[in-house]
Amino acid sequence: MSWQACVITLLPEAFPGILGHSLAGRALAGRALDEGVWSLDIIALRDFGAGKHQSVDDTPSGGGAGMVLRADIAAAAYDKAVAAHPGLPVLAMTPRGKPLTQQRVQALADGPGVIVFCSRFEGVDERFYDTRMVEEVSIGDYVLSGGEVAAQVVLDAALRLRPGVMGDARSGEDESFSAGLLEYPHYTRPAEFEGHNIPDILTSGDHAKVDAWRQEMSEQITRERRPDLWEIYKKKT
Ligand code: 6GU
Repeated sequence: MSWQACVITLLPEAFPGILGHSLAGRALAGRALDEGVWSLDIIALRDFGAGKHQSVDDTPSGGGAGMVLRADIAAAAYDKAVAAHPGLPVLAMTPRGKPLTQQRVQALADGPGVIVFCSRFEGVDERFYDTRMVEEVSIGDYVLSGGEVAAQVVLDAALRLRPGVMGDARSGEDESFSAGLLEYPHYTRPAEFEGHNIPDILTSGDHAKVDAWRQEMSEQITRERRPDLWEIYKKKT
């Protein structure tokens, strides 16, 4: 069975977006979509809108700026998604959610797929969260205008871990975050660029030395740039 993505959104035309294009000549999430490696079901919130204008939002109770997505509309779209894709975890993309981690992404990739609810406006009526099972997820401490970009982040991160989506299967493993360290520097031809040479070890042909150098560089970069990750890594090893 192919990996199922279902997205609930006010902007259905924003999908598959970047996921339909190949990244850097490989990636293939777009090709993989065509080949049935994964599927994408887009549920338009507007289809559940109320009244002649199919309105989905209203002014916030208690006053204030912006608009709030109605709970009844959000719930109707959610119920349709869950009925069509029973058993899939449901994420709601919101800056107040739990920060997304590579570990969570890996678990999603290992499962049958995901339903992603994209919030827009100032937010969703809280009673939607009171009455439906959703995992609120954030992709970082900054605010986006809506969850669509964040949803594509989640799907991209999960899909690249699926077999048949990335060119070289190994490139999914040996990299930032899966080991808890940031990536080591990469080089390719030409041998010299604006007076900068490729480190000799990398062209020595000594694979053990190359591995040791890469490990050392990963540790150094992590220590310098991400002391938070470095502390966790040190405790683990
Ligand atoms: Cl998941 N959604 C929105 N709207 N803003 C965000 C976010 C998500 N994660 C960080 N900022």
